[in-house]
Amino acid sequence: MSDHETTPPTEPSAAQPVQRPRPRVGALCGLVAAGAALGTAEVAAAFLRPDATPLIAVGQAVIDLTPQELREFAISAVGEADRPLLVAGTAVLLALLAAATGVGALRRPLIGDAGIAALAAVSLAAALTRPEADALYALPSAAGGAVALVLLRVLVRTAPVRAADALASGQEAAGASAAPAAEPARPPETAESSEAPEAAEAPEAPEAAEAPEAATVTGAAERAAPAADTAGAPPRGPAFDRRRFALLAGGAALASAGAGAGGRWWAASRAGGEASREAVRLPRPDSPAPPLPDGAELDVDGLSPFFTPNGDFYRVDTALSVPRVDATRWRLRIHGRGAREVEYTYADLVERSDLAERDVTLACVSNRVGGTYVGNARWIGVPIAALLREAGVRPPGEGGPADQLVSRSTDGMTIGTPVEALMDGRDALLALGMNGAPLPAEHGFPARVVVPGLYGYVSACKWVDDMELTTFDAFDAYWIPRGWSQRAPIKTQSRIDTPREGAQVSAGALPIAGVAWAQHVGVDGVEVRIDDGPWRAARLAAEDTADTWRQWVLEWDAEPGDHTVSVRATDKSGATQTAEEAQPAPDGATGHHTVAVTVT
Ligand SMILES: Nc1nc2c(c(=O)[nH]1)N[C@H]1C(S)=C(S)[C@@H](COP(=O)(O)O)O[C@H]1N2
Ligand SMILES: [Mo]
Repeated sequence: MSDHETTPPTEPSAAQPVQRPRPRVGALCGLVAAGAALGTAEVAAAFLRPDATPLIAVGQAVIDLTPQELREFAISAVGEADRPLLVAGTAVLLALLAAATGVGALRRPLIGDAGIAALAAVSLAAALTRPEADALYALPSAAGGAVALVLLRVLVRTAPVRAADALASGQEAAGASAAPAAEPARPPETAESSEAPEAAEAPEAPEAAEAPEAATVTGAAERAAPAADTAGAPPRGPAFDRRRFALLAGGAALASAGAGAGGRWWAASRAGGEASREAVRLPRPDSPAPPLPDGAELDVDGLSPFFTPNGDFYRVDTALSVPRVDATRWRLRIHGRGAREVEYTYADLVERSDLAERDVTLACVSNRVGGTYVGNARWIGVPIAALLREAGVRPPGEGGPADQLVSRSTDGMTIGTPVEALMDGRDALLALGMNGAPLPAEHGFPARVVVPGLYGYVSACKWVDDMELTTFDAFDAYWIPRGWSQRAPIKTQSRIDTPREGAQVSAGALPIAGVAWAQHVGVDGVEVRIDDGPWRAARLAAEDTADTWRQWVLEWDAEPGDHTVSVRATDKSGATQTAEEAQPAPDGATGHHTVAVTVT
């Protein structure tokens, strides 16, 4: 930054004419250039590799690079709500860096070049290190960087210099250069009083920084234009300069927004995944699920339904953009130690005579006690043991050389599952259907793994297209270096669905109800405790299978006052949930779910 810009407002530099555009204008140049880079990259990505757009590539890299010490953050980062936050955070950071680059470019064009090159390099590195990346992943970042490089130079050259006689603008520039984007709400007071139109404009540049989608940048540019025109009665030259600059910047921002939106739309309409999913008709499975026993579903308000509808089913994965896989081109390859390589098309699987339908409750290892990362569905799929046997695989117990099956997905995820568990007779499925529909894209279309009794991160690979027989010694799947155990059977757990934490209820008869799960072992009993009272047996819903959760209810005669309600389950091995609280990492949370309620 120049000396003038850092001069405090109390010592205005009005005496010397300043022949450089305001930092704010530089920041705008940087933002517009970054917007153009994103717009260009969107278009290039839409035609070449949809996941290679800078925001997604960098966001994915952030997810993958998050160190183990930030495990807690990583856990939430794979959850749904934090996905948009991550993209927004990446965008804000980009906006700040772009604005700074623009300010630097005013001083020296080379600084601008270097800033743009650095940003493009980060994006390029992120895109090229995606597991599924090929050479074409480089193009969106490279094209975006090139466009930004040229545009920033042009914008900076066209940027209007600040009027030499404006004392107040010197003051304002000092304030603006201190924090061009970080202090949105409070423009410098001096500027506010002496230069009303521009002061009113000041808070808007940061708005553009918060969401530097090309569209918002456009907004900032458009707002900048009238402000420039109303700043007193400027001499002809500067006014012309300003108008030309506003046209250029605004035009570039508009074009970027159009290109970005068009690219997104084109990429979405081109992805064959949804069309191929809609064309799928799953046949009646040869081995249907046994009918649901009477009484498996209790009628209690606020209790989770026995089958979780697909739209409500929890989603946990690292994918910033849901893979849209075209089933007609998809192949599943099985290979590795002790296996003869086999390959299946989607049609091969659908036409098999051993399709099975099974009810299995899925659970995530990062589910906290009382959390929502658990759901129950009726799956249709091919028994994985049958596929492995066709490849000649023997489990370790029969002398097979591989003890780990590594499933890989189209988005580069790796998930390692014990071969023994896949072949010990349990209903491990390569699932194609979920609750009567082809797998939703979010849940792994065209195919995913479902293994009763194992947490999702060691079993439930979505969008799977490759299965490799190997050993636990030879290969660590994705989550293992991130602090999670290689082997992770689901821990017996129970949850109170109603009443909810903090509920205010009236005294008298009140059902306490929830779900309990001990997949592949079975739930034997559930007990509820009010305050420090005795554990009382809840009434269990009928058991569907040992692989599904069970609903439970306890009729409580609620007495006025503040109470805590706790639950614990005992599984069919005789083990009762421990009260000892453990975090999700490394192999699943423990402790009793407890809710506080007020009875009036
Ligand atoms: N390709 C892929 N598969 C994945 C994951 C992932 O991040 N990527 N996450 C796993 C985890 S941690 C869980 S708990 C389950 C969740 O499956 P769901 O999203 O269908 O509920 O998917 C598993 N399969
Ligand atoms: Mo998970």
